[in-house]
Amino acid sequence: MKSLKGIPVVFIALAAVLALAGAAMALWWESLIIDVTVETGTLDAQLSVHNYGDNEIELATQMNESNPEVKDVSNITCTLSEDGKSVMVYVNNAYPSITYFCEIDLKNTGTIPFKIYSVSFSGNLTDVAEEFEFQPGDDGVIDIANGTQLEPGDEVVDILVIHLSNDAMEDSTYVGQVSIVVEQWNEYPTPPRTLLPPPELGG
Ligand SMILES: [Ca+2]
Ligand SMILES: [Ca+2]
Repeated sequence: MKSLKGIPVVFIALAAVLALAGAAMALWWESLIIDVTVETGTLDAQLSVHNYGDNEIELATQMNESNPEVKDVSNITCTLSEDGKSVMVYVNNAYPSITYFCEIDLKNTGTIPFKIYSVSFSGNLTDVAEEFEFQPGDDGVIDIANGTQLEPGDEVVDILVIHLSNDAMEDSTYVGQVSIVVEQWNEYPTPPRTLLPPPELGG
């Protein structure tokens, strides 16, 4: 029968294919790998408070008050938060034309150079303050201002000055906030994403 004779032919052909496959699997090869690890640095800034006070006694002395000490009725306190990210300033029994000051230090405590993106003053204190601003310390330079660059480890010192105008009302509470935003030096002056206005919804 023709069908019986065909069986050995099929068997031989299959054996030949297996032999070729064996030759392909014996191909020599190797792979090479490059592992990449990127460790990012830190952008970190901290504040500190050096000194604070007011000029009541100095003013009373200049005005030839017989006992300048008794004119010391108002005071300022500046308290640094534990994480160094904020300073709480409190002025007690304030009145116009006294100068209150708080000597503040800004330091780059991270590993990346940063630039000051913005320094802004807000709150109703701005309405009644003749001065609510940073003034230069002994270095004669206002450092806590837009564009100032601090390398890692660098620090600058300025004096936050508060001076009420005669527009201030008696027995009132005025609040103000100073917001300092720093960002990586090479993206300045790109607005940080969280400071951008929220995207408009709809079309
Ligand atoms: Ca005082
Ligand atoms: Ca300064």
